[in-house]
Amino acid sequence: MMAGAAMPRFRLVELTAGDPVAEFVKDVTSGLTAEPKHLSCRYFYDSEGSRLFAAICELPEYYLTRAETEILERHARDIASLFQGDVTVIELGSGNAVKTRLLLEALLSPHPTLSPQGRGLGEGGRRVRYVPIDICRPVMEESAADLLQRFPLLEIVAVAAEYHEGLRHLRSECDRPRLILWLGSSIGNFTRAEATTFLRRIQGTMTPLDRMLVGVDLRKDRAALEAAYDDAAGVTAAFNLNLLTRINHELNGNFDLSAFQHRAIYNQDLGRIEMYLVSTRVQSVTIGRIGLTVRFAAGETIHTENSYKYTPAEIHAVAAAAGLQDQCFWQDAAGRYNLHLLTTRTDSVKT
Ligand code: AVJ
Repeated sequence: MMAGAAMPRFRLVELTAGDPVAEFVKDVTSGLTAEPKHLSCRYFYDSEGSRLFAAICELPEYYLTRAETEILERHARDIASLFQGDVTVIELGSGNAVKTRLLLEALLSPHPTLSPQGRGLGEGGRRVRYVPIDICRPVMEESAADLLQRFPLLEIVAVAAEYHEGLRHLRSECDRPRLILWLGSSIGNFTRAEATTFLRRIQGTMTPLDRMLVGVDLRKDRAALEAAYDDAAGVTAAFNLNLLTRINHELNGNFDLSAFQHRAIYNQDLGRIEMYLVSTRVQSVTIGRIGLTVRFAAGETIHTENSYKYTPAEIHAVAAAAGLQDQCFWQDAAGRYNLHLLTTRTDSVKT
């Protein structure tokens, strides 16, 4: 029988959690009536926000994506060679999965240590299943179509879900060793305590054969960090302001976008970039769908995002608290960004 002939190469699993509009209403209401005001960065990613984020990744100031790609280009084969046979690659927050392509390519390319019986499967003598987990279904479907075309033997199970529901699916993907990807400095949106809790939940699903690859942006000088989040072309400003556009469109708001400014500051004590929208004058904003009027003082802020930066020691500490240990880590040539390969600690394996 031909490998893969009996199974469809693409499946989509949708795990929706409640009513997304109701969630948005609830979060906007609580965030804009709070003191100080805040909005959640998870609402950045409507189709316009996803487009702007992709543009951010190309900016000269936003080094994170390039640094991570550089590391993956250099080390994808080393990572692939850690796995002997069939493997499932699970990606949390896959986005457009460009970087993942490098890893899939390495996993599917000829592998010197595999026996000749392997031929007839992937070129590399193994089957690879890719399981992207992302809230943005259209982007995921588009990148899946591209990957299926590039890699004729790849199987894809796309999971349209938030991280938390996605984690439940993680437990059911357990027939082979797994490589779990959490790339792009996504960990940065979590506080260090939240990151620990989240990693601990993943660790709870891991066997000693599984590996987790986490991309982490490093603490560095203020100027480089603030420029990465406040670029000269104003793309990050547009990305931040798009939150207000979304409220205007989806919740019938009347935010005057010309009366808010983007601000990104590095809070060195907490080791995080903080993004704000700053009201340039006294103003009132009405959000029709909620029946809410929000007053702003001149200079008043809405806190929209935190992006945590780490030292290698801080990464180690968070991983250790989650029951994970560094098998190894790689850094880009300029020393701005780390990719950590984590394993479940043998002393914390659950039986
Ligand atoms: C997608 C969370 C990794 O924090 O660097 C980029 C989001 N915000 N520019 C980051 C973001 C402003 C990004 N993450």
